[in-house]
Order: sequence, then C-alpha cells, then structure tokens
Amino acid sequence: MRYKITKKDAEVLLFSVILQNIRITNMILRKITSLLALLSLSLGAFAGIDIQATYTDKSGVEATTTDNFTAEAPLHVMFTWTATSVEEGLTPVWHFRHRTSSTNVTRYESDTEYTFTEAGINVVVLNLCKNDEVLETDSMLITITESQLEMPNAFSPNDDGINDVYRAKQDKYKSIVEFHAYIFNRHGQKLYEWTDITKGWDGKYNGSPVKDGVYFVYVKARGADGVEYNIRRDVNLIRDFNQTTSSSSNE
Ligand SMILES: [Ca+2]
Repeated sequence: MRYKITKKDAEVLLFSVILQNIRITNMILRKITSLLALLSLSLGAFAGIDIQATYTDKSGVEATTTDNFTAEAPLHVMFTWTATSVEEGLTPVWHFRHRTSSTNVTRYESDTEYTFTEAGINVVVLNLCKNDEVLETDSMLITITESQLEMPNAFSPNDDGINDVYRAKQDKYKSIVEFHAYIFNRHGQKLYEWTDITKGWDGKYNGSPVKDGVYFVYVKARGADGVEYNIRRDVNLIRDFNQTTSSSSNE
C-alpha cells in the first residue's frame, strides 16, 4: 500500500507542528515568568525599602525590628522605613490587613502608628508610588497571640513585697484588650474596681485595710481573639500567711 501525502495532509502536519511549538513556547514563557517571580522574591530581601517596627512589650521593653514578629494585643506600633537608593518624591502608602478578618486600613503618610487588637496574622505593606504605580514595596507579618486570663484566689497585703496586690496572674494573661475587675465583700458591697490589667487591689477600702477573710472578684474581659471572660471567684485575703513575718504588720 502506498500512501500519498496530499496537500491537505501537509497542511494538517504543518498546523500540528506550529501548535506544538506554541505549546512549547507557552511552557517556556511560563517557566521564565515563574523564575522571574522567584528572582524578585529573593531580591525582595535586598529591596530598596525596609519597614521598621518599634513597639513596647508587656514587660516594658522597647523593641525595634525589620523582621516579622509575634506579640500580644493590644499592640501599639510605630512604623518607619529606611531606603537605599530610592527615587525621591514617591508617595508612601501603608496597608494594614488581617489575614482572616475584614480589617483593611490604608494610610497615606510617611511614618505611621497602628494598634493591633485582633489575634491572628496581620500583613503590613508599604508601597512607594508614583502616579498610582508601585515602584518600591516591602511587607511585614505581625502575629497577635490568642488571649488568656487567670485570676489568683489569694493574696497577702502585708507589705512584705510578696503578693501584696491582688491582680491578674502576670504570666497568665495574654492579648486582653478589655478588662474590668470588681471586688465585693460577703455582703455584696463593692469595695474596689479597676480597668488597668497591670494594676490591682491593695486590700483597702476607702484607704483603710479590710479584715482578713474571703472576698469575691468578678472580672469581665475580652481577648484579641474575641473570647469573652466572665470570671467569678473567691479571694482569700491573708495577712498572717507567714507567722515569721506577722510581727511586722499585725492588725
Ligand atoms: Ca505579702
């Protein structure tokens, strides 16, 4: 059997070769594009601008970083940026976005401040723009921890420097954005209240020490993750906790 290649066959063959070439070309183009994307990502480390965050942590230590970081809410941050060989006269545009919530804030200023109150990952982007075109960009991830709150069941306001103030357990509260605590006596009379989580009750009512015994605390608080806290518990006020120190401040 002989097979004669017709003009039609030749056309089909030619067409499929062209099609094949287009596919290969597309594949190469896709490869080049993804390579370029990778390259620009790795170049990002040496980008012209660098976001700088300055904040104070719970223990009162001020930190400045250009890296992603994790902290507790409420987190107040001062944002600045540094630039190397960047064209002058560009407009800085900041974006604050939360990964999972709808929070999306834009700021048009060189340096800016922002308070993070939602647990989870926040993305901070700084773009330097010229006529709506982004010429330089940098980003930073700030993770806000889940909330936690615990209140103790006893304290000893005897001025020995140990456990003299009734307050939230210092290493057991995290990312609390709202806090209100009340102290009651056994008759339901309110003796004290406070809203600063770092503060507490010194065992006094109208400036005078109250008697040793059982009191009650009620705490209403809210975490950065949306958790609502309603804590009710006994508070044992014990000045004579340690007999060896009782002589110094016995009523
Ligand atoms: Ca004490």
